[in-house]
Amino acid sequence: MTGLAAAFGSGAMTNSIEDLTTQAKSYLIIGSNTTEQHPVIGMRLRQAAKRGAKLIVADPRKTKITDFAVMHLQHKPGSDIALLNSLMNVLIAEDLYDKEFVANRTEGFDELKACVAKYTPEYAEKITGVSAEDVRKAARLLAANKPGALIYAMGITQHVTGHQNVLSTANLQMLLGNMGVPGGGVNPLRGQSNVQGACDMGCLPNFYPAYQKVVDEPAHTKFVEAWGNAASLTPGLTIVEMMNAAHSGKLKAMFVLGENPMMSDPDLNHVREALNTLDFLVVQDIFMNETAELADVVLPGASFAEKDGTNTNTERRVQRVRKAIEPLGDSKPDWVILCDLFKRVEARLGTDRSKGKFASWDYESPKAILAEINAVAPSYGGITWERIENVGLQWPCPNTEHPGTQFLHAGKFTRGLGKFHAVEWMPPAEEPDEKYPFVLTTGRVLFHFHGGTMSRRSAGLNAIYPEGKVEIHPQDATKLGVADGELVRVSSRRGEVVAKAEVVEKADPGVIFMTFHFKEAAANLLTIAALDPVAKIPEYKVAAVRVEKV
Ligand SMILES: Nc1nc2c(c(=O)[nH]1)N[C@H]1C(S)=C(S)[C@@H](COP(=O)(O)OP(=O)(O)OC[C@H]3O[C@@H](n4cnc5c(=O)[nH]c(N)nc54)[C@H](O)[C@@H]3O)O[C@H]1N2
Ligand SMILES: Nc1nc2c(c(=O)[nH]1)N[C@H]1C(S)=C(S)[C@@H](COP(=O)(O)OP(=O)(O)OC[C@H]3O[C@@H](n4cnc5c(=O)[nH]c(N)nc54)[C@H](O)[C@@H]3O)O[C@H]1N2
Ligand SMILES: [Mo]
Repeated sequence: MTGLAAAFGSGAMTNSIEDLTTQAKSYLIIGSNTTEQHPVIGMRLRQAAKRGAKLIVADPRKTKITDFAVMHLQHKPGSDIALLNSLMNVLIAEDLYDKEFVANRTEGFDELKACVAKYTPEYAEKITGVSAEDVRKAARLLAANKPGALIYAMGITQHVTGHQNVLSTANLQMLLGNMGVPGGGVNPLRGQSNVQGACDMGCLPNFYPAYQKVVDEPAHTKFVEAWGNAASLTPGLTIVEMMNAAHSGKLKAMFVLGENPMMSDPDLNHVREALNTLDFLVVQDIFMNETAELADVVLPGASFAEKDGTNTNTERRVQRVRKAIEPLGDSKPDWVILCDLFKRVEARLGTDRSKGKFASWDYESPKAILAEINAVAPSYGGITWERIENVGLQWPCPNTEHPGTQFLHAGKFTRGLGKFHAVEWMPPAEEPDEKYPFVLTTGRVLFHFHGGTMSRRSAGLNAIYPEGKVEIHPQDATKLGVADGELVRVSSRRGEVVAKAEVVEKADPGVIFMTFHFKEAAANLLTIAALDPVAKIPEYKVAAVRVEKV
């Protein structure tokens, strides 16, 4: 998210699902298991392939979408920059790039050119494992089929170079002249239903709502006036940084809202120690989960089906959520619990709401909260409760006459000229060695959601996909003497897990895959908490592990 924010000023899909899936002539799907993780968009991409659009998939594993692709570039985990730079190397060497776009809309081309010069397809092949011939073929296909859309997800971001990976995808799309046009763009598919809205509303340590910077004096003054707060001008910590601060005793209390770090954070043994070191832990969730088990207080929130509000989806569209049933038991909508709590702890938070323009915590309804958002978040200015009664609106939408924005960067980037960044490939934080010879990459399957708190309560899903597995290549399985369905022990420098092997030709030999859905086989006992220095995202996609037959 923050990667694209740095490049273009916001972390969102530049285009819309509609133009993306109907107007592109080619797609580079890189690090997105679209069929399983974004099934609606995945289905539309299959339809796009049927109308003749060229799908190129870059993924270390054979995912379902590769069945519809004209090419599958099966690169090594953590080698994305080398792959992208080699595609750009070919575009420049063979004079296939969009010279007009580069001249009129961008800056920094000379630096980019100098940087990618080294990444000849032959040189990159040594890093990525993708043949030089395939790289040339893919680059030519992308140049010959425009507009082309680039789609990425966690395979790009969950690396110590996540932020640079994102810049690299933007470099490629600018070089191809695929920005600011329908059927083009750089499109991160957002994950959770309202993660886009949460980021837009300032659930990030460095931003107020609508990406107004915490360190910016005018933004700070604006929010002090709005909320009567005395907030700091210094950005806060990100989640893994918080866990580290808790571990070292610097952070004393934590409030966890709709998150289950005891399943989803890297290096769970470290997370458990960190949470146990806290003086006070509060968890607000719709279910008891692994994190709530460690909490001093658990506050019962109401689920999406029990409350009104809005969600902002992956294409920046703000849509209404409507209550279907009354909250069960003692649960309340999250905003009600939070407002009750803030009223009680206001003095300690160093805030005095009564001094602000929006003087009260006593909102009548989510509609009143949206009215406040309209007033303080410029890109949401015109997205009023009434206007989204039937169909949602896409931000930026600054006023009530504005129709919303289908795709970003038409004619001009937010920052003026689009900037090429010279990005060098760097190896992952932990590479395989004699003791830990395999690369573990982690992710998801269709049938479960993250830590399984919700999906493992569904009898149907459990019947189809009851337990965690370790995907392993037949060659490796033979070497280890392991048959499909037999137990293996996977260990890293941080922990170990025992689970059934799924012997399958998806990743290359030497690469295994696990999900983080199952507490009995929790992949995050193994993962490394190495962070991207800018976006602070952990390297969930690469860890060195050992695999043994049990
Ligand atoms: N059913 C279901 N749907 C979901 C979710 C869920 O848990 N279950 N979670 C939601 C959320 S929050 C998110 S963020 C999205 C995530 O959606 P995705 O990012 O699509 O899912 P992942 O499985 O994390 O990883 C995507 C792909 O990255 C590949 N990959 C691994 N290492 C690398 C690498 O080094 N480079 C590249 N290019 N690719 C690599 C993996 O093989 C995998 O196919 O899904 C959302 N949708
Ligand atoms: N190894 C590995 N780890 C990963 C990833 C990976 O690819 N590999 N992906 C990472 C990514 S992209 C993500 S997004 C995270 C996800 O990590 P988490 O967000 O920690 O995962 P969830 O299981 O979705 O946890 C959400 C919690 O919110 C609760 N909940 C649901 N609805 C509501 C509500 O309305 N109110 C409240 N209060 N609670 C609610 C659920 O019961 C659940 O306990 O995992 C990350 N961890
Ligand atoms: Mo996510």
